[in-house]
Amino acid sequence: MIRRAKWFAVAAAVVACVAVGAAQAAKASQSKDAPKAAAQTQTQTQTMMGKISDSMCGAKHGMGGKSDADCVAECIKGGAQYVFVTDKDSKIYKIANQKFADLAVRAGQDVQLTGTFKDDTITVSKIAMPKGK
Ligand SMILES: [Cu+2]
Repeated sequence: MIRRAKWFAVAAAVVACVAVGAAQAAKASQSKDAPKAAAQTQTQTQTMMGKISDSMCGAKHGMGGKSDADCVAECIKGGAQYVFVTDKDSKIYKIANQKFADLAVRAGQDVQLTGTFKDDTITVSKIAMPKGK
């Protein structure tokens, strides 16, 4: 009888252990899926320092003897799109709302741009001049 009780206790311990393990595994797979789902729909409003440029030139303007602003204007006329080049790492973002009025006004200039960033595209909500300039 004593021996049987001992066996039962061991069996119960094993069952309990498996149950806890399964619960932990379920929790782990849940928390693994959660950030992935969030990343897929992630849009973030951010403000960044950078330059309004165009998709033809990107970070460097190729038209000699012209100001950056004129170069962007020429490129846009030639069918290019406005882009945003960050100061921090010269990353080039596409701009979703090409008709945003300040894009033409601030072309070629250093600006403080606020918008919704999604992957490599920004929907611009505000273009301000950087402080101290
Ligand atoms: Cu250009």
